Amino acid sequence: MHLKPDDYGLIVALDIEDENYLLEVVKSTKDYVSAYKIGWPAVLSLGMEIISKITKYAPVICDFKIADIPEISEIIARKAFERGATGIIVHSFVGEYTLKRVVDVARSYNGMTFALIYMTHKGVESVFSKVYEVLVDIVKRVNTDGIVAPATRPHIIKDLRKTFNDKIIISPGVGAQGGDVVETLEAGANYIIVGRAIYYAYNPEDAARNFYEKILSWRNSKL
Ligand code: OMP
Repeated sequence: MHLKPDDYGLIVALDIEDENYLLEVVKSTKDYVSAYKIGWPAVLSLGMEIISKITKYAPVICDFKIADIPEISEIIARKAFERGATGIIVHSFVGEYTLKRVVDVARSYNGMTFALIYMTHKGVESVFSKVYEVLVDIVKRVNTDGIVAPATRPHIIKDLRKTFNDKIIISPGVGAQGGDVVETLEAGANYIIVGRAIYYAYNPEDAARNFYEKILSWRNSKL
């Protein structure tokens, strides 16, 4: 199952170092998620096999934030798809040749590529605001399936949605970083990414259901 540009949903970020707990979170939340996102914390703790284990429950996006030369980026992307990943996240500041190479690898596995254009955390405005237009131009020249845009900066999502009306926007920063579900969807995101607000919740299943229902009710209000 692939994410779609005309759909909405929840992606749970699994930045968890303990395998039992990670799989417990997956099993209890799987009915509410469109995909899981896995990155360095889980892979460095548990190995690449964790990707295949999660794909039994839902598609996996590998958040390796690739930022290397094309030849090395190709290997990193291939390793993710060999394990059954559905998507990969790559930084856009490394330029169109790296992005194109990653897109080619993804396509050969029927997988998806998400280009990161602007980040969520405090202090990055001084970097990303200076190069924003340049990064947008890079991504315009490459056929990525989607982009990663910050729920903590809905005005950026809004702007990216105007420019990229056919791309899937996935947005981290909802919950622990202060981003709001409805504001993020209104701005133009398709999928919200939530980590700590789910896996640190007293009851991750209830927390995931709650996010899922908010997305559903927003979507129904637009029908
Ligand atoms: P929580 O803040 O716990 O919900 O997790 C957010 C997830 O999104 C983490 O896995 C981050 O690595 C990721 N993320 C950001 O928080 N900010 C960004 O700008 C980009 C990402 C990302 O690429 O997913």
